[in-house]
Amino acid sequence: MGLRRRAAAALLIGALLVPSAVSAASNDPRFSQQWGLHRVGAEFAWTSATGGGVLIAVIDTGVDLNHEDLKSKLVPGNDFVSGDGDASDEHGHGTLVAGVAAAATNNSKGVASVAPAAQILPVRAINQDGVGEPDDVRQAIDYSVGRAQELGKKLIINLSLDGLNDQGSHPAPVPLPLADPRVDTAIKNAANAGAAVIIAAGNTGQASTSYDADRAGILVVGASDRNDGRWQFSSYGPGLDLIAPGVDVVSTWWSREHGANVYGSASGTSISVPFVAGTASLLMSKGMSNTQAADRILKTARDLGPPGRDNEHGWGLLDTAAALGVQRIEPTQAPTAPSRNSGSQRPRTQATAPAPAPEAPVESPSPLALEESSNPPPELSGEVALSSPEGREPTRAINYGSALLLLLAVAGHILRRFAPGVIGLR
Ligand SMILES: [Ca+2]
Ligand SMILES: [Ca+2]
Repeated sequence: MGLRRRAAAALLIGALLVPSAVSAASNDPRFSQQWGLHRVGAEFAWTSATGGGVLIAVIDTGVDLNHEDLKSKLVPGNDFVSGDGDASDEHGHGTLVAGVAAAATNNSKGVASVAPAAQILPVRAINQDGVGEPDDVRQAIDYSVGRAQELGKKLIINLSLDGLNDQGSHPAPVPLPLADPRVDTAIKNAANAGAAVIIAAGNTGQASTSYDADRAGILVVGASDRNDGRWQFSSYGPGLDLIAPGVDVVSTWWSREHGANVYGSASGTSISVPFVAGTASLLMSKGMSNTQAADRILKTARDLGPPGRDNEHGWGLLDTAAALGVQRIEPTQAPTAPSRNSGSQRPRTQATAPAPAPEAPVESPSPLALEESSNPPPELSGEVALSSPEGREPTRAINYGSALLLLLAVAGHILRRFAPGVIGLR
């Protein structure tokens, strides 16, 4: 069989690549829409690890604590904005981020996530307007480290944030806005304590990232689009470590207007970070340290653009399956699939429903598909805006079969800006 031949070839390619017996599909109804999850090969990686024993601290706007696809995954967190201990999301951004990393998976609800068995620590450090104070972020990082120690879990810190200057605008070309000394020290202390810290590159579209992770165990992540290119607003430059899917990523969402258990689609480097955070969770659940996991993620990224590391793509596109040493075996894949290092490799797992493996004890994913509207979707809340990545994609609407038409771009240039807080969302 062709399958067997491909498996044999994979063994010759590298000893670290282990063919997976089956692709573990998921019965989550929106699984087929999650192009990013398929692109990084998450369903193959799950045959090796699912992230048990790892805590992902989502330091953000909070998380919808009652969301049907998140609540079983949460451990009690904290709120450093209001100081009331209630980490409920009052913006929506943190709920989007949390869902990509670790939404409940294979539960016949909503979405699947990169790390189905990892737990989420919701930590609110950014206010309802998407702005935060460095000292709140510093406290949130320190708190997360302590919380993971209390719980006896390995820790990933997800920082889908960057800096704003005193006028509230993004500071490009001033580099390293997250390098506020208080935040920077907290990040480094967390890494020294064994946490993997994953940080958004920023959405300025300029050659300056929000942080330069010149230290083991810390990764700076940019956004890739459906063509595996750098999203046009993704910040790049020497500080960039890798890119991960960050355009039209479907996830759990919260908004005051839309009520309970909603889902949305987001674009931005913010939404790329939890793909890497989830992958780090899988690796650390297999016994790797934070530095081993970060190194492994970079070594197994799919090289793009000029050979080797480059400033547009860092070390390349996140490949969760390769990081876990799992060879992708896709029945629908042409036998002459390009090699992993081919820069021109085209997507093999576009947002089509993956064929479930015969022995997988789950139902075939629902045939819900992206429904594109030729008309712009309606205006939603104030911080929601439209993006037109690379000028090629028209405005897009997603019809989930309900009346909701959502398009949410979490891009720095569209955030509302208020008081002179200096940490913003990416
Ligand atoms: Ca789910
Ligand atoms: Ca490259």
